[in-house]
Amino acid sequence: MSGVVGGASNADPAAEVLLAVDGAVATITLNRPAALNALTIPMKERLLVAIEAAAAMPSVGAIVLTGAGRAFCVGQDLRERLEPGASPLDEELARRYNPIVRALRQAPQPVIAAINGVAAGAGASLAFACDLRIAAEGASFVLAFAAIGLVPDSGATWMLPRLVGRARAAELALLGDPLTAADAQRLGLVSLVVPAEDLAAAAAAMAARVADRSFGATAATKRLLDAAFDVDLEATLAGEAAAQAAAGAHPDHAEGIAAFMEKRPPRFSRKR
Ligand code: T3D
Repeated sequence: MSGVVGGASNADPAAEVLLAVDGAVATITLNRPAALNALTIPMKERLLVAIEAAAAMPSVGAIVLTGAGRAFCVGQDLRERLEPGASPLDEELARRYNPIVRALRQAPQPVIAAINGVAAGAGASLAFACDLRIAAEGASFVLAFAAIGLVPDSGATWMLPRLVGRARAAELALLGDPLTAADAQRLGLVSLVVPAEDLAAAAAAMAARVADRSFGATAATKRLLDAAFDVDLEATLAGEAAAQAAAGAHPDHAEGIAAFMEKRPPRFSRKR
């Protein structure tokens, strides 16, 4: 399946958010390359619809988020902000940005950011909100907020310290210097850096690997990792035990053991 979601019609060649499904992998592409995929109101609305649509598809086991052209996403379209009647920043966050971040975290499938170029402002926040990140060699992260007198938003102040630690998060947020893909990999912020021409294939391969796992166990792992910094050890142990009870009772577990014994790859059912 491939198409356009949100306000634009399927026939619109200028569709700014694309959703394509190939097997068990859904790919969402921010497709406004002439504006470095800067986010406008319609784009944000389409992006939310695309994430929710992919998350709800029973056949989808992993979601890839990427950008068209030379940027991943440069965050808010600053030209749109200058238009008369632009909504207050807090309203725009509450109405449009924050629901996107929640949707990325609440999707049961892992979301992989395939960072093809610069990820700035809320574009960086979107990449941080994904479960895994893979970058093209020329990609970079810029916490551009400080340069325009804003605070990092769209979850960046929550995600970044969890991803790289408070000291590095402070450096990135307060100084706002670009972080290259290679440095991001050294920090553990991205798992893999590949030549630009290999990014799509590498992201698809990573997504296919994740999608091949037991759906329920993968979704529960995502939930447990998200909760890890906010609950104590006892609550974590209880959460793991409850999730393990469900995973252990699922036919995928029996299949996993059978596959191990028979020295073959498991064939998981993809049942939720
Ligand atoms: O509603 C709310 O506002 C609340 C939410 C806020 C969330 C946010 O995302 S706030 C942060 C917004 N983003 C930025 O401040 C990033 C601004 N852009 C940059 O710092 C740089 O462009 C980059 C570091 C991303 C890339 O630099 P470079 O040298 O590769 O490209 P460039 O020459 O600066 O930009 C190329 C063009 O893209 C240029 O247009 P032009 O001169 O060719 O017509 C530039 O104006 C445009 N552009 C880049 N970023 C944005 C943008 N246009 C609109 N909005 C942008 N965010």
